[in-house]
Amino acid sequence: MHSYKTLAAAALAACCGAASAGPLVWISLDTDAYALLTERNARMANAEHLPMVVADRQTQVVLTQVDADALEQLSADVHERLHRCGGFIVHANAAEGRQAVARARAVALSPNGLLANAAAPSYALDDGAEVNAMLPLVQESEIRATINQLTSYNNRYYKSKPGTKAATDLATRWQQMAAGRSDITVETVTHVGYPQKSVVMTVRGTTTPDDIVVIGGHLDSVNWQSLNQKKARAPGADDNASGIATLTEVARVMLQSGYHPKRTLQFMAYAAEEVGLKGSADIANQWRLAGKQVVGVMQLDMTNFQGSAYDINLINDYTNAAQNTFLSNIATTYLPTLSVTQGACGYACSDHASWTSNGYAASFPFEAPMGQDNQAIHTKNDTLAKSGGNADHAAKFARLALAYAIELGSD
Ligand code: IPO
Ligand code: ZN
Repeated sequence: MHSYKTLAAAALAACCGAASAGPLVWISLDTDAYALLTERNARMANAEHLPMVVADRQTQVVLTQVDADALEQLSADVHERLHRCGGFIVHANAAEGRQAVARARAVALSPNGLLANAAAPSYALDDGAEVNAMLPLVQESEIRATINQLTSYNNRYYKSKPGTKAATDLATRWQQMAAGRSDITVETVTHVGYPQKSVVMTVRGTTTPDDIVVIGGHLDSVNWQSLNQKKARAPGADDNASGIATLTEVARVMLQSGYHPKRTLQFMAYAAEEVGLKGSADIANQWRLAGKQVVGVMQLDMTNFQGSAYDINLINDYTNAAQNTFLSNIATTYLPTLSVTQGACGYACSDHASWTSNGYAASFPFEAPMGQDNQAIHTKNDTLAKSGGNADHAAKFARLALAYAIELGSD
């Protein structure tokens, strides 16, 4: 791997290294976001520029140590100045950061978008009967109710009491949904350094249980306008109660139908996305280290704001091209009234990036073209009212995710 220290980072490290006593954390980010960090004179050290590939184009990602206290400002800067989100991944140490970037690069360079030892699954659409039987069972009112429940916490900040309770309450809810099904387990994943847990519901596959299909979204919320995150009002109705409500509805419809996937399905509600994809990075890394065969991942982050004539913006950077084509085909075949476009969202804009950087095929259908998405996110105004008080838009994503889970959940 080719890497070198930048002069700017070396100079900053030399000048400011001893200025503050707080911990330095390793992050990777693209060069645009890195420029914002240097502009803020954030305390940094050991920056390395690592080669990266985005949609057939060579580019660079920077791996650097930065003052942990600078991360909230970085999130806010990326959102306000680059008009996108996330923008960085927090890594446990330099080696893990380098490996994550190298894996993401290997994935981008690989002909099928997967790591060398993985085979692409069949993307044939051959489960029409099941899909068409279950699609009409998706209910907007169910999604709306879950969004309302999730926004009833003052916030779902990853370090706050209500944010911590929101996660365990969701685990309880999913457990209740799965009552009486011995093939379904609900587990919480404990992370190091913060109290909010991730939640994972596993529906064991009947014939190839070692093959795993993941549908996930983050459960945390933030209000970047506040100086006191733990106390701030952060309803996060669209970002991302909508995604959690969408995947909960997919699970509800499957359970109501008595559907048994051939592959294992995992529904995931990630902790701490807003602060560097922490929960999903932890999980995707653990799944890889355990040798789990994740055949496909769908990310649901912001599904309920219709900001344009397009229903779905299929994110086409840091995602898997073949699986994206599969999703387009699913939409055309099963949901022909939807209008689908595609576009980029940048490095680490949501949890799919954690899976991509661990060598797995991830896709991210998003609510609108960039810039026409919900502008109230990360404030106290991210409420259901901003979406007209209904979950009609999210219901489209629930149908898309349901068809995806059935088609990829079989073979
Ligand atoms: C987001 C994602 C994709 C695009 I295009 C624009 C915005 C927002 C999302 N990354 C976020 O804030 N997640 O928490
Ligand atoms: Zn967000």
